[in-house]
Amino acid sequence: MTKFADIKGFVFDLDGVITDTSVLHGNAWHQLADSLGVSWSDDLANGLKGISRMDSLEMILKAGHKENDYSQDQKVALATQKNDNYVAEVNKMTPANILPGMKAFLDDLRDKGYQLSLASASKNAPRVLDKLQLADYFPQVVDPASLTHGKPDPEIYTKGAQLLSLDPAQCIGIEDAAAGVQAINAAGEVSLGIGDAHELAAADMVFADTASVTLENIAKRLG
Ligand code: B16
Ligand code: MG
Repeated sequence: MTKFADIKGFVFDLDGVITDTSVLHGNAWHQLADSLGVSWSDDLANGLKGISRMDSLEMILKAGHKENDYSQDQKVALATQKNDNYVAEVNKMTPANILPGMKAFLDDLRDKGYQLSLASASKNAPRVLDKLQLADYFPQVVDPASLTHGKPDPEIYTKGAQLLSLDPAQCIGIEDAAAGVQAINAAGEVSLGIGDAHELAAADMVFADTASVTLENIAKRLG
């Protein structure tokens, strides 16, 4: 088992970890689902966390047994419609939208010389970081367009460590989604989940909320 002293870098998810865009994503998908006559549920909303835009659309259409009702071009148009609504909300974001404790945690990591990279499935991640005034903290961002497979495949977390020139075992990956925790584990990084302990049971450590994520608490859990 990795020791705290072995850790040199942190690979961050964005949505649900640094800021709560998961609510904005959920609202925009909910609106689209309503317009398509697909009934919305909490389970569907949770299952979309960390999942790429087109895969999310497929999941929604499948939930409504409509996966064969649209051509590829129509699906792209639907995903674009959702994204336009989502981006309009992102453009209203400010640093006040950083989740509790995350700014202090990032400052602490930077002060102590840890390397940071971003492993968000979102193509809007650079825009979100910019709105939160956190772009300077993340010079290394995995480009989701460069990926062959989305979460839960390990590819995005493997690349997150590679960008830092670190071995995955020297990195802690931080996630709010079960699919993301699976990806971190498969990449061979230490997984830190934020949220429900049952939902994230596969994580090496789970914190109930972002405010509890501090280096001190991580050191206590890792030993
Ligand atoms: P976009 P993460 C993920 O971000 C979201 O959790 C997921 O709901 C979204 O569909 C995905 O990004 C793609 O986002 O449509 O903006 O490219 O959690 O991996 O930071
Ligand atoms: Mg997330």
